[in-house]
Amino acid sequence: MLILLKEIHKHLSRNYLVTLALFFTALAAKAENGHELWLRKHNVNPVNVVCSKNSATLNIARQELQQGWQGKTGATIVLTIRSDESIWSDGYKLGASGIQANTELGILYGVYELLRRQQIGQPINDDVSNPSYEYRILDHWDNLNGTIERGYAGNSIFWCNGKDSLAVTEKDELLWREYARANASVGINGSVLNNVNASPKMLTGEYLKKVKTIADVLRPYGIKIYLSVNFSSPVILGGLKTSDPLDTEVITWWKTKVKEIYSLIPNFGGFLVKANSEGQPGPQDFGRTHADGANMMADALKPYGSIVMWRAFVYSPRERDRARQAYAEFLPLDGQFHENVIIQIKNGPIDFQPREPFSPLFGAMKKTSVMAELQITQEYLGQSNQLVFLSTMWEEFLQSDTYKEGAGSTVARCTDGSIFPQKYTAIAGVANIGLDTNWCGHHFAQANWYAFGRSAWNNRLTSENIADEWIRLTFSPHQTDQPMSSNISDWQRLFLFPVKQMMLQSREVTVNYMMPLGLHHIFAGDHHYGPGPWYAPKGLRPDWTPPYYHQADTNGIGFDRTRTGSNAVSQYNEPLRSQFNELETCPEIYLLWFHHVPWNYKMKNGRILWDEICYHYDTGVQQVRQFQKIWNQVQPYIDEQRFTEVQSKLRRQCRDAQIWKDGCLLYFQKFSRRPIPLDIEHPVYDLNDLKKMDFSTIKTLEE
Ligand code: GCV
Repeated sequence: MLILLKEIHKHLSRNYLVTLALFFTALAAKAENGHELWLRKHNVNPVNVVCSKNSATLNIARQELQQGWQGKTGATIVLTIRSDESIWSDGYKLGASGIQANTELGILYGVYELLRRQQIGQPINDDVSNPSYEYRILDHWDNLNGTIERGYAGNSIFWCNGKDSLAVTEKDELLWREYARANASVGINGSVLNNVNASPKMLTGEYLKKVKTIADVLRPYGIKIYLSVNFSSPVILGGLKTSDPLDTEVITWWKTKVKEIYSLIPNFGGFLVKANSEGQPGPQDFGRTHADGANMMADALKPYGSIVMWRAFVYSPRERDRARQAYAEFLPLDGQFHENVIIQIKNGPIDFQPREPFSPLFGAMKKTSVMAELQITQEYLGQSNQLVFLSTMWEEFLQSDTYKEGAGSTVARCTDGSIFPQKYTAIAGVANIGLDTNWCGHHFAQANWYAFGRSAWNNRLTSENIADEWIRLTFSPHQTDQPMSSNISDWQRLFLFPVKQMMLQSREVTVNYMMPLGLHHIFAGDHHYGPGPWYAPKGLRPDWTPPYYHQADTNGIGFDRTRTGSNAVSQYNEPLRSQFNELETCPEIYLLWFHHVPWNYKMKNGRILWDEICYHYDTGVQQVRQFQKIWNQVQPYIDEQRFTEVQSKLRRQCRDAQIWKDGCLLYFQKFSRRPIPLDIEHPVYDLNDLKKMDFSTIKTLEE
């Protein structure tokens, strides 16, 4: 990969003169702050839109066409709502002269696709496009005081603190409309408005009134509202003696609450629940099961046709291996959940790590609807300081073969209804959106929001496709920035190509400098930013400390999940179970996830494990430095504001990658007792200094 990066760099240098010539043009390029996302304004041609119906959604569709048309001047586009067997749900058919769909929302999605294709220069040939998942949802971990758990782009766009916290201004509504439009443009059709660590206050009358206002703004764009609920709400809000899901008063309390919600929000989508996990209350507090709790809520929602998303993110400090727990707790309940319950499972068995094998629960539950939960916000992948395009990670996950019904039983097919006849199909992503002008903190983090929506609509799209689209939409020169547009092929060669390669490699690069070869959860502190393989404060539960996960000692490193270890391998289907179990056949990307491996173990390339670890960390650092060079060379093709902001983030990423490498190598070296190979750069930081740093604050590092 490093060689490829060097090629890009060389390629760019050869074109230095062209680059220089364009430099002055770029200076004149319009400043952009990123707020318009991938929906930037551009020159448009007049178009004649024919649609026999009017509605809020269709009016948006019409307006989008008129404000974004780049096709033939004066063309006529017909929008037709007529059912067609080849189209399902909110899918659509695109043709040269119009869009056909079963639903108004299908028309709107078709309009966004048509405009996207015009903008990126893709043909339109009588294509039908149907969504892979019926529910494509953003989970906001927004607290009612305006802070966001694991949010790195400012405060909540929905909630705030202070005496006017429930007031809604025109500015709020405008922002929510922009948010809804961005979501609809990539096919997202649901938003959970509050943190899964849910405040019971969410269900009070005053908060529900605000939820109604948000729902009204989002509705024309096809975005349904969902709420995270606290399982103890009947006691805390309703004054009941218990929240036992089998208690009749509790059942009535939820039914009445649901009725109240529907009187305000007729298209309310349902609940998301984190129960008996990380201190949240749940049915087990009353000796009941997850199924008892989920079914009670599902029954309250059923008359309205809505759903409960019940999370499988559970683990207790007493278990020997956290990676085994969701499967161990949920699989025995398969078949017990009511039809409108969907079990929401994180992509990996632990917690959104830079690399995890897929959770074995995918493909295991045959009689229950299951959905994947991805994390768009980069809690464990550099937050909003680092350029990491997550689409490649999600692609790896969705295309992982579970072998449940033989080869080809990918996670994508196990969740989208192709293999199991699940009543509901869904996918969720934890949002990375906040009040920052560019919404996501890092300009490139917008690509992850975009990629989530696009993959939720079509789980077979490749990351390369998605990155290509996103770069063209987000950065292509404005037609007004002459002579940039006359140099479009230069732009493709000198901007699109290198930036796309950088994005596509970025997740692997991050794995290299953070946690190569299957290492996981070796972060410092609770903020999950910098390295902390040493982090183990006295009294903290072991599964919240990195030594629990890396298990480094003088013999070797890695978590033994083989048959003779925790036996987590047994949760996978054959041939994976045996493949993961054997040191020789375990893919090296998961080596230290499944095995405790001696430091002198011979890797496939002939190096010993310790050396291989050193090379991975070093390669990661060098790769980020290449990113910096690549970005500096694309300056002529981008406005100054976005260029400078990304440049400064890359500077920080370079430094933090170095900290990761130095911290991890110096710490693990205490166990390996081996030298760092002489042909790689040796650490520049001191381990004792790194141990004292608080990586979550820029200040400590830059001062
Ligand atoms: C919302 C991880 C995160 C928590 C998060 C939790 C979850 O543990 O660090 O912030 O809580 O996952 O997904 O519930």
